[in-house]
Parts: sequence; structure tokens; C-alpha cells
Amino acid sequence: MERLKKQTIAQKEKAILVAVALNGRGGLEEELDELTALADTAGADVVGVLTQTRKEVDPAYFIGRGKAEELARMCAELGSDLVIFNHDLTPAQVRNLEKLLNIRVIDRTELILDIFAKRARTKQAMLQVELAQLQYQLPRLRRMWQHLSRLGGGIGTRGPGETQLEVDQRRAKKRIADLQRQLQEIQHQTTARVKSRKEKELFTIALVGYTNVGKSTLMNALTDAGVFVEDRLFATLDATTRVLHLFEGHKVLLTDTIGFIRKLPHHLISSFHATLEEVRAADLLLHVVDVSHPELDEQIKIVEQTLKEIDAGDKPIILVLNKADKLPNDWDKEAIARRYPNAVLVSALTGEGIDKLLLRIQGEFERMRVVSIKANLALWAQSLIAFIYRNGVVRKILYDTDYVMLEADMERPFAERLQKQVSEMGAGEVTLLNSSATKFSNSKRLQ
Ligand SMILES: Nc1nc2c(ncn2[C@@H]2O[C@H](COP(=O)(O)OP(=O)(O)OP(=O)(O)O)[C@@H](O)[C@H]2O)c(=O)[nH]1
Ligand SMILES: [Mg+2]
Repeated sequence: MERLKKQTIAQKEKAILVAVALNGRGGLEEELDELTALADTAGADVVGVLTQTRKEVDPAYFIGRGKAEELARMCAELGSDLVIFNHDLTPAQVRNLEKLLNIRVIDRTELILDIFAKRARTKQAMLQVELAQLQYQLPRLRRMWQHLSRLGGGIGTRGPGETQLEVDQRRAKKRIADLQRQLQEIQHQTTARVKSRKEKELFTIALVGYTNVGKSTLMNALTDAGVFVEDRLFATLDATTRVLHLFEGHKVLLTDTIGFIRKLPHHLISSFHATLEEVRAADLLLHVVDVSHPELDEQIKIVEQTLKEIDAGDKPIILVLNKADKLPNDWDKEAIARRYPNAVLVSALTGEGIDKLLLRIQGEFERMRVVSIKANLALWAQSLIAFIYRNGVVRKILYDTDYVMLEADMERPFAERLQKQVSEMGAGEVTLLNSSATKFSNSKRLQ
């Protein structure tokens, strides 16, 4: 056991992090904390950090030449195997740096892609990650071709006059097209699944938020989903959907999915199209945040921005302030409530505030979905009366000799179906007293 442990530690790559504050922009420390967490999630051991303040990026080395030489000395002294930049590098910058440092250099996007590759479990997630990685690598193949050529190729695979680079580019493009086709197939299935849910008229709620804020923990607290939870970034890469039971017998669907992060690589956003469809298709979003995080407001902004990028920016949202148990005891909860009015303070871990959250969800669900109906039905239309009892909450019932008058609350799709059937059967009339559409547009944003 001891030997095994030593081996894994020895195998861990020793990494040096590099971050640049461009134009004196602040927040470098927090960004470095996040990069350290990302490096740790990827399985690297951070042995050193190099920072620099610059007016603009150096085209050859990103950092200045002098700083790059300092980095080279640092790498040699610390015996590191890897340098991770907190920025996106051009292929030329990577080439120059690798030549100077003599070890591998990766940028932030590659690091995130690597974590995704490591964490992908389902076929869909694996295909999505592979696509994002290949699209990222295609313009950078020049640096990779020696490595790729070992995977096959060589004699017999080359066309006349083609260089190895062209062969690899062709191979990568073919694989990209292949992955895109497979993912499109999955996308069709997802769209069909989402559509069939809509046809079944199920109201859907998606958990969204920055990575590691506790979305999956909240999912588990609200349903018995048993989703994997870990104190590392990007524990969740797939979408899990479960039934959530509300009050008065109402059922909705709750979906947990991938978390966001600042500068989320756009290759990932486009590759994860099918997974993010679940967010786009939701009727209501629960935006989960870690209320104890020093960068709370910044993270809220990043999530809102990402939601806009994936075309889910104008959905109704409930802001859920999670990890309330981590707030210091003397923390003024009233002040938080004033600062984030309409948000719900919870702890997915201890269960604090979960009932309040359920009531809020119920409130929004009713406001957006439930309408009051008034029905005058012929007494012979027993099946329709039974339909109202089955799918709604009856508030009042009065019998006349031939007619029955009912007042009830129902989900709009059921009320509309009832209205249609009543008119087809000539069994009386149904009036929808308040429209969920008008209620909905009155206050679209619930935060
Ligand atoms: N103290 C405290 N920790 C929590 C709470 N909710 C979640 N956590 C912890 O936060 C870490 C991340 O939780 P997850 O549920 O995996 O977070 P996530 O938002 O799903 O993360 P990703 O899927 O990686 O984006 C885990 O270590 C949880 O135990 C909470 O209310 N209080
Ligand atoms: Mg998760």
C-alpha cells in the first residue's frame, strides 16, 4: 500500500503556474486559486507560481523574453514537468516557450479540456470532449504531428506528395466530421426526449451555476438521484433528470448538469450542445451559488454571461444561495437577504432552508403554470369531472339538476386539454380565469 502511494505521488506531474495581470487588472490572486484547483483536479502538483504585470501580451512568449528566461531557470530548479498558463496561448507562443523551457507548456483551455477528458464517463460526454479537443488541436497540429504519427500512418497511408502534417490534418478533420455526425444523432435523441416531455406537459427545472457550488448535492437533497459529488471542479459532465415532488401532488422534473467557469472554452460550449439543451429547454432555472465564496458576485456574473451565450439568458431564475452552513456565525443573514432580495438561503449539506426553497419552487410553478378554471358541465360528463379531480385541485363544487359547476386550479396544459374535450363533446363550457402567460411576462426574472 505504502509503495503504491509513493508511486502515484511520483507519477504526479509537477507544474508551474503562470499568470499575467494585463493592464493592471486585479483579481489575479483569485484567478490563481482557481487555476491551482484546476491543476489539482487534473492531477498535477503545483510546485511554483510565476506572475507578471504587463501592458500587453508579448507575441513570442506571452510573458516578456526576460521573464521567460526566469521561468526556464525556475523550471530547472524545481524539476517541474509542466508549465500551465492561465491564458490562451497561440500555437507559436507554445512552440517558442517549449523550445526555451524544454518541457511541455499548456494553456488554460487545454487544462480544462484535459479535466473534461479525464472526467467524462458516458459515451456522449466522451464524444463531446474528444470533439472539443480535436477542434482545439487542429490549428496546433504542427506541434503534435510527431506524436500523432506514432498512432498509425507511415508507409502506405500517405498520398502522393503529402506531408505528414497534411495527413494528420486530414485524419483529424475526418474524425471531427465523424464525431459531429454521432453527436448530431445524440442531439436528435435529446431533442426528441425533451419534446416528448413537453408533450407529456411536464414542467422542467434545471440547476445551473458555477462549478463546485453544490448543484449535485442540492439535486440529491431534493430528489433521490444519488448524483456523484466531489470537492473538485467539474464533477458533473452529464445531465441527470429526476422527478421532483411538489405540494398538492404536483410533479416536475429537475435536471442537474455541467457547471460553468470563467473563460469556459467555446469549443466546449459548442461540443456540449446536447447536454446544454437540457438547460435551454427548462421552464425555470435554479441558479445555485456558493454564498461563502469570496468571488460570489463575479461568479454570478460569469454564469449569467454563459447563460446568454447558450441562449438561455432570459429564462425565469431563482437564485439559490447555497453553503449557508459555511457562513461565519456572526454573519448578518438579514444583510444577505437585503443584498439578494428574493434569493433563498440554503445548505444542501445540512438541509437548512430546503423547505423554503421547495415552497418558492412551488410558488413559481403555480404562478407560471397553474390557472384557475370555472367549468359548467353536464351531469352525464362524469369522465370530465373525474379528469378535473385527477389533474387539479377542486376549490368549489355546486350541483344543479342537469349541471355541475366546478372551480378548480389546474396546470395550464391540462386546463386547455379539458377545454378542448368539453367543447368536442358538447358537454358545457370551461373558462380559464387567469392566464399563466400574462402572469409569466409580468415578472419574467424572479431573482
Ligand atoms: N459546507 C457545505 N458544502 C457543500 C454544500 N453543498 C455542497 N457542498 C460541497 O461542495 C462540493 C461540491 O459539491 P457538488 O455538489 O459536487 O458541486 P457541483 O456544483 O455539482 O459541482 P460540479 O458538478 O463539479 O460543477 C462537495 O464537496 C460538497 O460536499 C453545502 O451546503 N455546505
Ligand atoms: Mg455536479
